[in-house]
Amino acid sequence: MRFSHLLEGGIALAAAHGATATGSGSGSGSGSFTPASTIKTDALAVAALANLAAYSVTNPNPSSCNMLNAAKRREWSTLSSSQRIAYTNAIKCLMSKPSHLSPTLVPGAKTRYDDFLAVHINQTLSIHGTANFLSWHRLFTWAFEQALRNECAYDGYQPYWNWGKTAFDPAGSPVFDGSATSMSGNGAFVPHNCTNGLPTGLNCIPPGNGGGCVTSGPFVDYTVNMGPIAPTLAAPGVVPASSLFAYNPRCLRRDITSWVSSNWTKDIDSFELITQYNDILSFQNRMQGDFAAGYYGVHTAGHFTMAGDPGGDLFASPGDPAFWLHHGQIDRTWWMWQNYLSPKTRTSALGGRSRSTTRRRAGTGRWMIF
Ligand SMILES: [Cu+2]
Repeated sequence: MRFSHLLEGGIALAAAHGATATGSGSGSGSGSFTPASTIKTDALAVAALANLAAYSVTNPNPSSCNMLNAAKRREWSTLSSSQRIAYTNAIKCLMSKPSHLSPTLVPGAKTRYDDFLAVHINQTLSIHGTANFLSWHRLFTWAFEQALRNECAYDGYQPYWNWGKTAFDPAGSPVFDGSATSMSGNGAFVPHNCTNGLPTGLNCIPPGNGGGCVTSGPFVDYTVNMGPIAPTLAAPGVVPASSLFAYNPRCLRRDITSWVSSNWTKDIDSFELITQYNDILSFQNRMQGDFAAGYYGVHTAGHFTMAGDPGGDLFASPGDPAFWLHHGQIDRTWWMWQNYLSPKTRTSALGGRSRSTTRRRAGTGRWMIF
């Protein structure tokens, strides 16, 4: 699949190339961090895999993809130190390669990594709160995984961040502990106000111990080149870019706290999402949050666990490299929902509109093709 296909607005289901691995591995030491149990959703993943295997016998996939050759994605903490570093090195490789996009159309895209950020910015208002939210982000994450493998010689697959394990101490977890085997950690402390994570601006995520530039780990020297478009971090220096694709180099800022994660990304939160929302529309809506009720949902809550700039920006969030681990888990959660009960009826279930009402209000059109 060519990367440019993402820009044609197609809704594509990335086949079962996101098969889920469970179980333990040889993760590196992460201080005193103790992961919370994810037994409820891991059991669902096992049930989903067994159910899909049984279904595949009588309904073989017409493509060459099958249960035996499907890629196996793994949880971050189960990767060895060298596997984690291979993954972050591959991302840094994309950050070192030149953009494929037109510098006239997308002046802020300097690197191959930026190309993905540009695609997300471009389509933001038609891929969130819409029928294609899940499938578009599945394709997007798969395309990124392919770029890592095909352009940067990465021989693994896209890892996922099982939020339930880190819900009570994300900053101390192997994902965000700031070590060389993490995705970099919190930002330096900068006094700042609440993060208003809801579109209404009525909410207040209490400020944490970060708010500034990340201070260690693989992405300490990474330059974010585009955005913010809709910044939520209320820290000095975080101001919207002059245009959607303007070149605006700056550091990666985070404000990691457990306030959001301990309320909305516990294992039980994911379990209830998967088992109590039985049609695709209510499932994807619950996942993305019921803002009027003050409920974030695992998708929004995952983004605001890392928070910061651009992690807390609906448009520019892929500019934080942890985006991909988060969306790996979004994809896994959908995969569990699709398969643990009825792959026959749920694999292609779609619901909702193709455009958000926000998009129509914003009046953005098809203003860029490449
Ligand atoms: Cu998105």
